[in-house]
Amino acid sequence: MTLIIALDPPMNIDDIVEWSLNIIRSTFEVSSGYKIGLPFILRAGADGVKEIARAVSGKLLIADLKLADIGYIMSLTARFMSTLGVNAIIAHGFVGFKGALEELKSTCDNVNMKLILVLAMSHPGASEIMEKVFDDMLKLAERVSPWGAVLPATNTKLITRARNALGKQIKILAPGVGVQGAKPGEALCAGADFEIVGRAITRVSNPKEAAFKMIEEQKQRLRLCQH
Ligand code: NUP
Repeated sequence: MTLIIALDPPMNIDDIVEWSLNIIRSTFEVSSGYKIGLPFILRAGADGVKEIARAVSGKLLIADLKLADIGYIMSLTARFMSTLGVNAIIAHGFVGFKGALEELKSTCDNVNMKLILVLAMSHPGASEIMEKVFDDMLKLAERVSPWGAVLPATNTKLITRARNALGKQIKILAPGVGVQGAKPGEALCAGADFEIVGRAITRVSNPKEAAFKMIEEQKQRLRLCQH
């Protein structure tokens, strides 16, 4: 499957665990996994993360912490998240290998956690700095050899460049579909393995219907681009 759902609860929801569980239940059939970030983790805490991990069991549960620190601290964080049942973690690529991602990669391997590196981002400001060092980010990814890489659905040329440079070994996860402007399936056509979708599924009245529609649209676009 090709859809990862970002669980970013809005501020007006009081019980964000129940809000997330409802979305998980109604989209489970069509999702490859779920992603939680600071808005969920800070509010729900360790117990909330554990509940989500139980519900998601067997699928990807990604902690989108965008780690950007020395290796020791990133490793402590990854180890802790792993005790909660999280099986993948996102770190920024720009912190580099020595003393940072080298150590985090080895920790992730030890605790059986998938490491995902941000190589470029989906918002317009990504062109101000991050995209200027994109070739270096690709070299870094080759060196770290993470399970996956985050690349923007909103800039599919970067996805294709990454796919060509990195081969098939590294999974490409592409956010930016829906509210940020990319159409479902565009990133897949450019070479991504998964599209990450948040608000276009979680902030509508019927998340189940939106997720199923998203999968159909992905398939339609893939049929067109694979010809
Ligand atoms: O470059 C990135 N862009 C991005 O939106 C890297 C990310 N990890 N994300 C995440 O994807 C963001 O934190 C959010 O959880 C999700 C996109 O949400 P939405 O725009 O589909 O609501």
